[in-house]
Amino acid sequence: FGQADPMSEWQKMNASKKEALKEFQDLKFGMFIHWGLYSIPAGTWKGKKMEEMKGPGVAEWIQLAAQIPRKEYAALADQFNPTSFNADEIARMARDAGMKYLVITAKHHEGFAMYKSDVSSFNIVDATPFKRDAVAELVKACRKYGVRFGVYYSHNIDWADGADAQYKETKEANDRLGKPTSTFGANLWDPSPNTYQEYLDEKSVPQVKELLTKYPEIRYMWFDMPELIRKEQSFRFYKTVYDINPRVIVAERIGNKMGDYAIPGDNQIPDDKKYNMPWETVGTFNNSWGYKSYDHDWKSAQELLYWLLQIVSKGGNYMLNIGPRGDGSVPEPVVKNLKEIGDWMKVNQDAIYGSSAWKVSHEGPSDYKITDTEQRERDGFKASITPEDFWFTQKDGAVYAIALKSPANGQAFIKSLHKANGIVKKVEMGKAGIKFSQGPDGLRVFLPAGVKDSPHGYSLKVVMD
Ligand code: FUL
Repeated sequence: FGQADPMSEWQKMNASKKEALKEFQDLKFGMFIHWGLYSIPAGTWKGKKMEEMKGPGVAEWIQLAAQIPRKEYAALADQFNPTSFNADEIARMARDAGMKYLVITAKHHEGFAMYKSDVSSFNIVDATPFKRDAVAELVKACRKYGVRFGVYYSHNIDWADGADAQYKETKEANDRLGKPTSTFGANLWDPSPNTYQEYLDEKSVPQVKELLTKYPEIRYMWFDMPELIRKEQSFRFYKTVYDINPRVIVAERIGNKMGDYAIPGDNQIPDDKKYNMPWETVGTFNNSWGYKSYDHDWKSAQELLYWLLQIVSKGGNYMLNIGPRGDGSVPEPVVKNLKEIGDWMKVNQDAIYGSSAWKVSHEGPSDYKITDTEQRERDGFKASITPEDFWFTQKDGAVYAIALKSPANGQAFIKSLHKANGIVKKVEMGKAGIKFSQGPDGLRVFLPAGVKDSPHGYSLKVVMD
């Protein structure tokens, strides 16, 4: 009554972000960082592994999985002294891998701020012997290396504060209607004395304001876990961001369809053309977001490139996660595989950045469907990528065909580039024109010598009528 409808308000604000969204969409590849107090126990609590507990099994959920009382968990801060943390190295590693943006957990479900917060002393500067502001250091390093910056902020779950009162309130309302309420994410073992309203007014909304004010470099706000949040509450966060910086774009998990860009489920790649807005798949390097000491199931550079191509050929962005250890260091397989991806990017980047989906996203036998982590755990990475596998993108009127494996005979045959899809005028690799012949069944390309031994595959720029 007398109040504007949040959805129509949202639409106006969202419509003003076209340029920022386009810029984001062109970046294609980013780094996600899950780092917090949970990186210390790293998946084990009092000798028990998370697999023996309840919950999703990812390391940053240990407080809930082991039902650790709030006070006991908070004591982890006394031990948090990650002297091996080197923001410069991380930002450089991201840049060298070809990642154009970086998003770090400013506060995950545990409620601990990874920056100097005046709103809550439960933060990396005031509550630890480390006393350094990880967000500030990363902002600075990202600026140095030209990597754009954003933060993850768990707005609806906070196991240190009153966010879980939202569960109680929702449950009471649902009980009256005879509807079930999911307990997922609720810290029922040690509920906070604060109400949800207090949590919003006194912690989360002020922290979001604080982040955007202290770090004006923030371009992306990655909210999470909106299962219980109401429309007015999602909009409150959206408007808080907008009023401080209308160019900041907000990820879908703010809830109630109030995101500026879509996020399929964790480790999920949507079907072609599912979204009519920019989207981003977030993916794990192993099977956890936060560092898990005993998870050595690292995806190879090949598999990660396979993900990248599956995503980019469908028009999406890929934000690949790393989980630094409790001492701040980055696990070696991560460093090594990111370096390999960077080598690949140097050769093939034209086909990636600034591209969009073409009418065909992939051809070839490698039809491994990555749908979720569970499937991957069960089946392993079975994509036997062949020289017949091509992914496609388009940019500035040209189509790019991207291969991860080179053919032994030096000839590529690309079925989707047959005459009915456009008459090919020119095929280029790097800047050099190369020989081809096109027929009704496809395009044959005579690859330059050397490509056949390339460990990085190759990509072709195809100019058509
Ligand atoms: C999920 C969270 O609950 C996980 O801990 C992780 O942050 C992932 C990216 O989003 O919903």
